[in-house]
Amino acid sequence: MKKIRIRKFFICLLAVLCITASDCMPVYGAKLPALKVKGTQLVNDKGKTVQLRGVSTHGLSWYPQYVNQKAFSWMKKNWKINTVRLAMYTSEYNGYCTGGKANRKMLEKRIDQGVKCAAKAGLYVIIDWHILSDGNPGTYEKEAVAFFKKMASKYKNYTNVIYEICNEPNGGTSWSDIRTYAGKVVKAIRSRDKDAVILIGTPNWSQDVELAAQNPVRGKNLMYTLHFYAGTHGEYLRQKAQAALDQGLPLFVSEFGISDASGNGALNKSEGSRWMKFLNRNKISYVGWNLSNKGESSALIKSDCSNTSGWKNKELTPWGNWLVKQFRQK
Ligand code: IDC
Repeated sequence: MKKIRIRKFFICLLAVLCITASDCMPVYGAKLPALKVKGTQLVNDKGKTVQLRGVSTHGLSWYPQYVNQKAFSWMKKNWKINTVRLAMYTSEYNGYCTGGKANRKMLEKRIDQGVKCAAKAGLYVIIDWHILSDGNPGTYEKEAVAFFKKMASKYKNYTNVIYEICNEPNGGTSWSDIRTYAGKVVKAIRSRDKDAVILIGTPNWSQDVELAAQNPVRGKNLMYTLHFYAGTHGEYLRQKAQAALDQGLPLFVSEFGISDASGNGALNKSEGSRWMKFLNRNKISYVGWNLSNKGESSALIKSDCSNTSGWKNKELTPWGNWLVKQFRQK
């Protein structure tokens, strides 16, 4: 009788310990410290400035084949990246809000796969709500709030997850519109995850950062996105960025290229180098567009290469080689 009671006691104790441990210990991403925002910089658990560098997938519905463990681990080891961005279009081509229920489920599965592959590879991962033709993030605000609540519940114990809540507001969407939207989505994320870093898009395809600097969203661990394509955007945009930094706005380049803004056309490497200097000098994190073999100059992989990991340099486009060189130089 006594023996059974003692056994019961230990089983209960074990169960309690297991539940407590699983609740507070991050299951994945444990190798990576959770990041915080301090001033204009991203910092690690020791308060040291961290500059994230990585690549963005193309749309998760368009080019899902690159979300795999081998690719992520390869890029970490060989390209020396520390971040991957999972671009999930909300509207275009089987977007989350336009492609139906089954498609939505599949996209969530791909994100899950991406988050787990990234954690295993030792990479930070950005879950990107990739608005584009939908222009104003308010178009699918209800969906965004529900989506981010779900993601934050799922990944609250992952130290490597970053949320990007609206890729590129455009079509005349004002900062005030974006700010109202951001307030709701940030609140939804914070109801599940108090600390994760959140990236907020800015007006005019994430370029008018000075408008956000005048009236930032309230809260901690928030950053604002600056996007550029060096074939189109040069010094004037760097000046806007500098002005925002001077006002104390933390910037994050969650997407860029050195082609023109269409994602195609000639590469402008000299302007690209000027941008790199600016980013490195200010320790701004950067993520290059896009990990696919689409026949466009902003794709990293040559269109005749169907490998989905382990790429040799000769299988990369001129942009791919240029970008990988930037990563390796660090
Ligand atoms: C482009 C893709 C292209 C795709 C198009 C969809 O490269 O293959 O057909 O989107 O509309 C952005 C966007 C990003 C664009 C990219 C290049 O965030 O989705 O990708 N770009 O145009 N902002 C500036 C440039």
